[in-house]
Amino acid sequence: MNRALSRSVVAIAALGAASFAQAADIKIGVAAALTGGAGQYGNAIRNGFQLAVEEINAAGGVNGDKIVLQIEDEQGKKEEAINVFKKLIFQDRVLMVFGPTLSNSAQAAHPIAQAAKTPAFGTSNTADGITSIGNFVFRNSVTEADVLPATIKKAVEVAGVKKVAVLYGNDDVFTKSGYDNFKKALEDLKIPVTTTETFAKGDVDFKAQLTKIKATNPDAIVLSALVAEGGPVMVAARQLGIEVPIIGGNGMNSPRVFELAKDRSDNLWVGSPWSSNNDTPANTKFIAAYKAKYNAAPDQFAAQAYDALYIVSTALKGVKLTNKLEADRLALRDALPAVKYTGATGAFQFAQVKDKAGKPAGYDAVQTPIVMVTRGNAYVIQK
Ligand code: PYR
Repeated sequence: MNRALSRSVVAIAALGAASFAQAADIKIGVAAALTGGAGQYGNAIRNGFQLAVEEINAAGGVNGDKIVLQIEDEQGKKEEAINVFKKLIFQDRVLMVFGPTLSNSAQAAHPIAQAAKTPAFGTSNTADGITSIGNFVFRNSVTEADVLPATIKKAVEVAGVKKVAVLYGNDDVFTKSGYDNFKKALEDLKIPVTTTETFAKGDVDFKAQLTKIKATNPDAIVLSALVAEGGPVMVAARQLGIEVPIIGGNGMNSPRVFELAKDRSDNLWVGSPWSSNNDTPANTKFIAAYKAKYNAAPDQFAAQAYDALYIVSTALKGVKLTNKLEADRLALRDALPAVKYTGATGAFQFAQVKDKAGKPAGYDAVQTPIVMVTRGNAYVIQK
C-alpha cells in the first residue's frame, strides 16, 4: 500500500480465542549516500537508523504502530538526492524524509520537501543555510558555525596555534560553508592566515597547495574537506614533512580517515557532540547495541542518525495520526520543535532559525560540541 499509514489487520490468538487488533505502519523515508565518496558517512547513517528502528519497534513502536524505514541510495549527488526525495515524497508517500547525507545535496533536495509540506530531517548536514530553506526542515547535526570556533579555540589554548594556513574545497556547499566559518572564527580570535589554498571534489594531488602552505610555516592547517579528499590531504601533508595540527570540520570526523591516512592520521582536530569516549548511560547502551549488531564500532554519523529516529518517535508519540497524509505530515512538523531528548549524542533540543528575509524558518540543533584529536587511529577527547 502506497500510504504512510497502511492499516493491516494482525491476528492475535489469546487464550485459545482469536481476537483482532489493528496495527499500522508509519512509513519514513531515508535518503542516504550508500555509494560513492560519501558512502562511508551514508552507510554509518543507515546502520544508525536500522538499529534505532529495531529497538523502537521491539519496545512497542509508536503508540503500538510500527515504524517502517524506506532507505534509498542518493549516491552523495545532488541530482540523485532530488530524484530520491521526489520518489519518497510523491510516489512512496512517506510521512517524512531523513537525509540526504551531504549539505550539497540537502540544499538541492530540501526545497522539494518544503514545497510538498513534508518534514525533511538532516542528520549530517552542517553547512550554513540548510534549515533557512523553510519551516519543514530540521536537523540534529550541529553546524560548522557552532563547532569550528570551539575547535579552533581549543587548538589555540592547547597546541599554542598562533598563525594558520587554510585549505578548502571550493565546489561544495559544506566545504565552502566550513571555509566561511573558519575565516570568521579566525578573524574573531585574531589568528593571522599565512595563505589560503583551494581544491576541488575528486582531486587526488594536493602537493602544489601543500608546498605553498609549508613555505609559509603555519602552526596549523585549517582544512574544510570531505573525507574522500581530506584523508589524502593528510597523507600528502605528512609526506611533505608538515607535522602541525590539522583542524577539520564535520567531514573529517569519520573513521574513514584512519583507513585513508593510516599511520599519517594523527594530530587531526575536530569537534562534535558525540564521542566514543563519552560514557553516559545512553551512549554506552548505543555503542554496545551497535557493536553487537554490526560487529564494528559506531561513529558520530551513526550516532546522530540513531538519535534522530528517537527524536522523531518522541514527537510522534504526541501526535494522533489520522491516515490523511497531508494532515499527518503537518502534525509531525508541528510536534517536532518541542522535543527534548537525551540520547547517544547527549542532551538535544531544537532552535528555530530565520530565512534570508528574516522570517522564522526551520530548526537547528542546540548541542555542545566536544573537541577531539586523533591519536593511534582513534578520536580522543581533548580536555
Ligand atoms: C555536510 O555535508 O554537511 C557534512 O557535514 C558532511
